[in-house]
Amino acid sequence: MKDENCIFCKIGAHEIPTKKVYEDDMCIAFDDMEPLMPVHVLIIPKDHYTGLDDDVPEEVLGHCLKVTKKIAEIKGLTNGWRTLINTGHDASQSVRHFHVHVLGGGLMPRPNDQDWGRFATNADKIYDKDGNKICG
Ligand code: DGP
Repeated sequence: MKDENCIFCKIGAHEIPTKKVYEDDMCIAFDDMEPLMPVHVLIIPKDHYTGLDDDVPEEVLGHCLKVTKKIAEIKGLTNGWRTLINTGHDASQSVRHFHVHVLGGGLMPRPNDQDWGRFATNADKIYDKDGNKICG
């Protein structure tokens, strides 16, 4: 289950060099080439799934999440880490091969609803539960 046009499939098959952090039979983890934090690692299954909108087996999902702890240990994230999964267009998923971001190495703010909403192209149409306009 590989997609010959998928860059992450090529990384998983060692056809493209990358800074590998961890690997086992099911997944491979490597440094993100556009890091948002001092530690920014991507965990990908070796098989191709577009994202959480695809039929990713529970075994694969669970395994990738378990591996976040291994990445944290390898990278020395003793104070914690953030796990992020973007799915599809509205989440700005840029590589359509399921992947888990592991971010850490510093304190990350908790994004609140208003900050998130402001980025939306339909921000002026986002209301809170009482019907008040949140953004725009
Ligand atoms: P997302 O927006 O969730 O699809 O994140 C995709 C991430 O993948 C983005 O942070 C940049 C990273 N990335 C894309 N192509 C490559 C690559 O060829 N090598 C590495 N190391 N990272 C990549």
